Amino acid sequence: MEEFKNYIDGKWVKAISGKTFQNINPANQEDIIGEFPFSGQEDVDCAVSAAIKAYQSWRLIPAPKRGDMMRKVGDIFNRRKKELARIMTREMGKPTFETEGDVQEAIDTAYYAASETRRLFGHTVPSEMDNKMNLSFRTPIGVVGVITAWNFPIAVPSWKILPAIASGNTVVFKPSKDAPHSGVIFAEIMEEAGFPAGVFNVLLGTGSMGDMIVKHPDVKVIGFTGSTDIGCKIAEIGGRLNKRVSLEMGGKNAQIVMEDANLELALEGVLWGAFGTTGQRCTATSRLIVHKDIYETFLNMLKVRAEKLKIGDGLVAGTEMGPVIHKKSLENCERIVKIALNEGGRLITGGKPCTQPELAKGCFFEPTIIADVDETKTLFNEEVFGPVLCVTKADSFEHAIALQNHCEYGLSGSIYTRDVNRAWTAVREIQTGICYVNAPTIGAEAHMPFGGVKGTGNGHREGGWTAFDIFTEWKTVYFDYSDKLQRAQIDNY
Ligand code: UN1
Repeated sequence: MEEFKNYIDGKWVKAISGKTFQNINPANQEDIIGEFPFSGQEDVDCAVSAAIKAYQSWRLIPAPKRGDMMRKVGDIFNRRKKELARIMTREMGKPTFETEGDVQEAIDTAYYAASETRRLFGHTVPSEMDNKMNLSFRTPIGVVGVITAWNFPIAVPSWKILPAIASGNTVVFKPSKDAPHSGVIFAEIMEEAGFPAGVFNVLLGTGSMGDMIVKHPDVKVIGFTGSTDIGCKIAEIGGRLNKRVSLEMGGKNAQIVMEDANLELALEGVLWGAFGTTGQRCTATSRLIVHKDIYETFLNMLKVRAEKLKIGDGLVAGTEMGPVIHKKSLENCERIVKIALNEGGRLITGGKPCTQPELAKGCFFEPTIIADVDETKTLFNEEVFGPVLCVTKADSFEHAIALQNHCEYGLSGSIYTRDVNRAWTAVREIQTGICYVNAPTIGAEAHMPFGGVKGTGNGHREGGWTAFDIFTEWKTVYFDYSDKLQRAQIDNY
């Protein structure tokens, strides 16, 4: 069986304890992908030491030179795109057209980060005194810990790793235990791009090792994508240790379909939003809010199309929906469906693990639609991270918006309508970090701010120019060339 290693200080090494863990293919649980190092405290210490050492010189490299290396990262991802997509699909299940998109998002992020290194603008402003100039510019912070989920195993890490390094920081990256091979790939690419030893380090292991990274006193910034539960714990620890913590957590995103919408378009949108990535995106459409005048019509349309989705191994061409990530997730889908039906939900389609013999070895769950779920019900409120969509009837536009906002999370929201006034009102009223009009809740682009409000985030935005706010500190400079003491607020008034 293939044995994988950590990447620390420019070298491929085993966990110091020698312990390993296995990862399996969710589409075929007999397919073991490999043995991965089960890293512990001593490995974390080594990686952080390497990152601190590398930081001393990396921070002094001119930003545009760091950008040149980012461009190489984009080139290498581009060259390896198809091959990497297959590796990613094998370990986390989504079809290869989606994993190719995942790699593309990293390519976009790399080129974007490269170009940003030539415009890390500061401000130069007049002083309130003579012969004095005030300016401000961004500086790197130090060692950044990156902890991510498995569902976007290359794109989401790239949103953090690439701007962090382009800004002059160094990184210790812990990929999910369910997507360790993608973490190895990331390291291979950074190695080929030629980053100096220690600038980028990958540690494989489980959540307890992530905790060690968070608690390490020399890790100054944490970029995290994962559950709200873990994210809030990280925020607590980070708060005590005065770290900067950027959190990207849960979602329970809703698509509204108004009676005047283009229903065919809204149908394509919800199918992609709810069942793309098997519903396992933090941006996934897990709630559908439909105006009463078209409620039954739209449900019928949805049922027909959902039942036609081609479910299978993501490595097989033509597959539209892959497995869920593991058995526990499959069981969670079963649990939530049971609760929803007990609470009065109407099963439109799906509701159980797939029974086709060719899917027996994998963790496949039917695309599931449960209607008549009001805002008091569990399914309306709980994030599932699987292909289970709940549908709620709205009596009016105002009611639809109220339902959309009846949510502890606030990542992504969508409305389908042809009424421009309603559309803009919805944009204003929907309480999410990302808002779509006539498009599903998924599909963020790499050059725009990404993140959520309420229970989803803690005020930071990855993606685009805002990612650089996470990974830099401002330095304000007062440059006095008057040759005398000028007392601000005193001598000039
Ligand atoms: C995630 O689910 O963690 O907007 C990220 C989207 C993708 C990113 C999803 N571009 O759906």
